[in-house]
Order: sequence, then C-alpha cells, then structure tokens
Amino acid sequence: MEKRDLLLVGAPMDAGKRRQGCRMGPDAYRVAGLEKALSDLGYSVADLGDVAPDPVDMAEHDHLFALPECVGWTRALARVARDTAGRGIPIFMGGDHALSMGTVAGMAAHAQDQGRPLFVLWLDAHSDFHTPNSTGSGNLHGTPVAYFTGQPGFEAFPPLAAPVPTDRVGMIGLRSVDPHERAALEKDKAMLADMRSIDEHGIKAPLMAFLDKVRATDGMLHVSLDVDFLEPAIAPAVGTTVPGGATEREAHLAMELLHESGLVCSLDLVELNPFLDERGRTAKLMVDLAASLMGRRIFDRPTRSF
Ligand code: EXY
Ligand code: MN
Ligand code: MN
Ligand code: MN
Repeated sequence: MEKRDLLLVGAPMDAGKRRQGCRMGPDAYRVAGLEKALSDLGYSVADLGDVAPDPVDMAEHDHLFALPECVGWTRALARVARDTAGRGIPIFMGGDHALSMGTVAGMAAHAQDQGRPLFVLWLDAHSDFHTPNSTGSGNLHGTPVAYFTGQPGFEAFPPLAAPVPTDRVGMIGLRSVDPHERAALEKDKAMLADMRSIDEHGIKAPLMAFLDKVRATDGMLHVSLDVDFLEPAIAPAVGTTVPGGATEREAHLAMELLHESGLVCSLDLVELNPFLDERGRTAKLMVDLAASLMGRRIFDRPTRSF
C-alpha cells in the first residue's frame, strides 16, 4: 500500500468544557515524540503548527460554556480539515472533543467533494450525542456527534456542507451515556458497542463489522480517539475518567486492525489533559496508539522506562 503523507495539526481547544488543560495537548504530543514515531514508520510527516479559532461576533450564552469560542473553533477547523485532507492524512492533536465538530464537518465536506461517504468511528466512554438543548452540563465537548449528524439545536454553528448520517457512525467503548443521549441514540441506527459487549465478544467483532460497512460503500473513515476510551489506570490524563475502559492491548488491537483495513483518512486525538498526567505516560500511550494505527507492528514497539 502506498504511504500517504501525514499532516500534524495542533488544535489547542479548551473551550468545550470548564476544566482547563487540554490546550497543552498538542505540545504534549510533540514532546512525547509523535512526529518521530510516525516518520520512523517511513512516512513523510509535516507538523503544520497550531490552528487558532476564527473571531466570532456573538454574545456568550447563559447555559452553554464558551459558545462563541466553540463556534470559532468549528469554523477554523472545518476549513483546515477540508484543505489538508487533499494533501494527506490529517492527524488533529487536541484539544478537547468539541474540536471534532470542525474536523468531522470538514472531512465530510472533503469526502463529498470526492463523491464518497464519510464514516466516523468514535472511540470514547461517552456518546457525545447531546444537543445544546439537552446538555445538562452546558459543556459542548458532550455534543459533537449530534452536531455533525445534523441534529436540531445547533443554529449558532456553521451549517454543515455534508451531515454524516447516524448509520455511518460507530461507537466503541461506551460506558457513560446520559438518559437524553440514550433516548436519542435508540431512535437511530448508529453502531453502538459498549464495554459490556466488548468484555463478552472482544473488540474485534464490532470493529470488523463496522469496517465491512465502510468498505461496502467505498467509504472513507475518520477515527476520533478520546483518551477516556482507555482504562483510567493506564491513561489518567483526562478530566472525564470512567473506570472499566479499554485495556492497552484492546486499544492496540483496534489500531492494528484499523491500519490493516487501509480505510482511515483522518484521526482526532482528543481530551488529553497534560496537567493531569503522570510523567507523560498518557501522552506516550496515545503516541504509541497513533503509531499502531499508522502501521507500527507489535514487535517494533520500543521498550520504555518511566
Ligand atoms: N455526558 C456528559 C456531559 O454532557 O457533560 C459528559 C460528556 C463528556 C464528554 C467527553 C469528552 O467525551
Ligand atoms: Mn468524547
Ligand atoms: Mn469521553
Ligand atoms: Mn525482553
């Protein structure tokens, strides 16, 4: 398979929730050696630096935290995603998960330009399927899937060039879904694999079923990897930990299978809060997972001492 260029895009977005620290994420990935881990695999890798939010003339909202800044990030990242996607595989170094409003919107527009459907794999403890009307916390990092699938209530945000239908979304790792999100998800056809089903059937079964769907329609696949997909004992640097997450090997196996599929067109690395990390272990684990997704084989993993 021909190796496409990899484009690292920093998205130091911290506006999607009240607890701060994700703005340091892109630099933590740089310090943890993401660029070298990928170039060692034989890719040409370019770090394009950090994106900034577009200026937005809009009043703050009573309930939604930092709404104008989130709108500004969505505009900027949708544009950058659409522009970079034609030049290689963008890897968005977050930043909190609200950044996926922009990255997925832009990738969906790019896929539409190519005449191909975009699918989204959401690796997360949460479904992030609240709307601005249903969110209890007012934290917009809990809403990106509802936005890019075209649910109502996002009038303040940029209109979508190409909404991603919910039956092109696969969620793996779920274990904290609010009642409003559950009710909305039950009405649609997203593929949902919670941790209970992964305990029972393994992570390979739902992932391969989803990849078969992507392949069957000549789709492109965007992967959105939230740190809290992982078991907090191995990935503590996240503000929304939920015990009982994916193990290190489950996560690597998912990445290895994604690489072998050849379907991945773009990647978000989100919710890393370096302020909460232990000697960079979460940042390093995320770098290792990105390397597995880009083809590092298990025998080639480095030995590390902490
Ligand atoms: N469902 C909760 C809320 O809406 O506040 C928690 C959302 C956490 C979202 C994290 C990033 O995945
Ligand atoms: Mn999330
Ligand atoms: Mn999450
Ligand atoms: Mn040994």
